[in-house]
Amino acid sequence: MMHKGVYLALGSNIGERERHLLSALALLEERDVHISKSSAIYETEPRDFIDQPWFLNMVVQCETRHFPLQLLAVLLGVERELGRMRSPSAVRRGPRVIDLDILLFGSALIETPQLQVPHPRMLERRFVLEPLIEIAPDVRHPDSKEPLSKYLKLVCGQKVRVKPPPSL
Ligand code: GSY
Repeated sequence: MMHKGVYLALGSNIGERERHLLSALALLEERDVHISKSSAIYETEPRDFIDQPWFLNMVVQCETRHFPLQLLAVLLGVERELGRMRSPSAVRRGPRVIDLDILLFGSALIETPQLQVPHPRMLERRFVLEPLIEIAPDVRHPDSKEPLSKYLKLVCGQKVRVKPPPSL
C-alpha cells in the first residue's frame, strides 16, 4: 500500500547546505521514499536557538510504503548517514548538517512518545509553512481543519527569502 500526501521538512545550516538537502533527497529515494513534489529552497532566519547561522529549508511531498514510525526510522538513518550528531553534547535545537521532520502523513493524527503528527511546531514556523503552502495550497491542517494559509499571517514577521535556483 502506497501512502500519499506525506510531507517532509528539510533543513541545514552547516557547511554546504544545499548539497546536504539534495543528498538527503537522493538517500530518501533509495529508501522507498519517493519525492512527488518539491518546494523551492528558502533561506531562513534561525528560530528557537537564534545565535546560529541562517538555514536553508524546503518541504517535499512524497509517496512511500513505509508506515509513520518506519518512515521516522528512515529519516533518522538518513540524518545519521549525512553526519548529524544527536549526541548529548550537541546543542539542543542548535546548528545541524541536516534535519528531517515528518510534517503531515495524509490526514493521520499520531501521538506517540517518538512521533507526533502533524508536527507540533509546524504552525509557528514560517520556514515550514511557506514552502508547504507553496506545494500544497489546498491542504488543511488535519486537526483544526483550517487552511494552512490562515496560520501564515501570524508568522510573517519571521524572515525568509526564496533562494534563486542555480543558474544553468
Ligand atoms: O526544527 C528544525 C531545525 N530548526 C530550524 C530550521 O530548520 N530553520 C530555521 N529557520 N530555524 C530553525 N530552528 C531550528 S531548531
